[in-house]
Amino acid sequence: MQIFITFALTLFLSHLCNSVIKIEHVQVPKSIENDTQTNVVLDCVYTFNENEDNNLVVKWYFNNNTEPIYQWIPNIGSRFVSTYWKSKINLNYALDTENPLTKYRAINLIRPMTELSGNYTCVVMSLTSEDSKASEMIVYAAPKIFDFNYTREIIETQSSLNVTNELSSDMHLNKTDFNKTGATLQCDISQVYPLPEVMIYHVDINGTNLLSLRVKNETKRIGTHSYNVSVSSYVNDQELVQKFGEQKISIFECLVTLPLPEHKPSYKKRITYIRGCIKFRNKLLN
Ligand SMILES: *[C@@H]1O[C@H](CO)[C@@H](O)[C@H](O)[C@H]1NC(C)=O
Ligand SMILES: *[C@@H]1O[C@H](CO)[C@@H](O)[C@H](O)[C@H]1NC(C)=O
Ligand SMILES: *[C@@H]1O[C@H](CO)[C@@H](O)[C@H](O)[C@H]1NC(C)=O
Ligand SMILES: *[C@@H]1O[C@H](CO)[C@@H](O)[C@H](O)[C@H]1NC(C)=O
Ligand SMILES: *[C@@H]1O[C@H](CO)[C@@H](O)[C@H](O)[C@H]1NC(C)=O
Ligand SMILES: *[C@@H]1O[C@H](CO)[C@@H](O)[C@H](O)[C@H]1NC(C)=O
Ligand SMILES: *[C@@H]1O[C@H](CO)[C@@H](O)[C@H](O)[C@H]1NC(C)=O
Ligand SMILES: *[C@@H]1O[C@H](CO)[C@@H](O)[C@H](O)[C@H]1NC(C)=O
Ligand SMILES: *[C@@H]1O[C@H](CO)[C@@H](O)[C@H](O)[C@H]1NC(C)=O
Ligand SMILES: CC(=O)N[C@H]1CO[C@H](CO)[C@@H](O)[C@@H]1O
Repeated sequence: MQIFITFALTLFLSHLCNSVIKIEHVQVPKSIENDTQTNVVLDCVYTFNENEDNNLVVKWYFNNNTEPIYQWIPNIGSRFVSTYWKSKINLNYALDTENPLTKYRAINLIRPMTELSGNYTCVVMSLTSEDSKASEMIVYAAPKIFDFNYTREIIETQSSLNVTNELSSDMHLNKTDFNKTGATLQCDISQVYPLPEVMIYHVDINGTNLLSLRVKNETKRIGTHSYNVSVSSYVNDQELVQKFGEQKISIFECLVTLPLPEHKPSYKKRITYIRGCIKFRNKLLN
């Protein structure tokens, strides 16, 4: 009896040592664009001892959720997807392999949207060992609306604001007013994800020498994975003359950059501003 127990224990211990599940890596794209991929595969590449590691269980978790989004138990051929993910995970997907212990280890996300941004953790366990690895995927959205405009401003004198009759030509501008004229440059971005960096630059006539302007910004969260951002900057005409000389034309650029881990998509718009030439937004003219 004693001998048998020792034998069994030895067998058990050797079993414990030989059967080590190891996740080599989880293959998750770092970033993809919202609503552009028909599907995306998140794979969990693990090694194990085929003879020893019975009763494998493969699970995928999303962020810090305690319930797995996907679970596969090869031995009993059971595959489970949690309620929220039923419409998002394609269960017809299988790896191109005959191996019954790896075939369904990957999850196939259908047309991912920004809401699926987050950490994906793969957990593989057997009776005797367990391993897990996580990777973050960001589903980014390019700005849906990206407007860059300026509004002529005549600051300080209240009366100067009532200039609509003089708009036809800058020639009629009162010199005193001209001294206080300038423009508010406004860059409006809507439905973008993640939160972008937005800069406004003064650019040379030939498109070089970017000089960043001080900006004010306003950010609105619209839904969990979408933002509206407005960035504005006031430029004074005299300041422009002092800094860049007498030329009437100034070029400004609004640059929106998404802070992703690998490539950083950026979007830009330029406007030409003519000093002293009043060009109100349509809204203000009415
Ligand atoms: C999940 O937990 C980690 C560490 O505790 C934390 O840094 C992270 O912000 C959490 N994520 C979410 C979505 O709550
Ligand atoms: C994902 O995990 C990383 C590292 O643990 C953490 O910094 C990040 O905040 C997590 N993201 C989310 C959405 O939980
Ligand atoms: C100028 O506009 C302001 C409002 O912007 C108004 O209160 C004021 O009466 C106007 N003045 C004239 C002379 O039209
Ligand atoms: C310019 O405006 C100021 C006050 O707004 C006025 O006193 C002056 O006469 C104006 N000059 C001309 C040339 O219209
Ligand atoms: C602008 O106003 C300041 C003081 O108000 C004056 O010194 C300057 O000469 C004016 N410049 C122009 C271009 O009118
Ligand atoms: C976000 O921007 C869009 C387009 O400009 C606008 O229709 C919407 O009302 C904005 N949402 C918020 C919360 O400001
Ligand atoms: C808005 O301003 C704050 C504070 O200056 C800054 O931390 C943030 O990055 C800015 N956001 C954008 C979208 O530029
Ligand atoms: C840009 O234009 C200025 C004159 O407007 C010129 O002196 C300069 O060499 C140009 N720079 C480049 C890079 O072409
Ligand atoms: C992502 O794409 C969906 C479908 O086209 C769209 O409804 C949603 O507004 C997009 N998200 C963002 C943040 O733009
Ligand atoms: C409010 C406003 O004037 N928006 C305009 C900004 O400029 C774009 C073109 O770049 C126009 O389409 C918008 O109507």
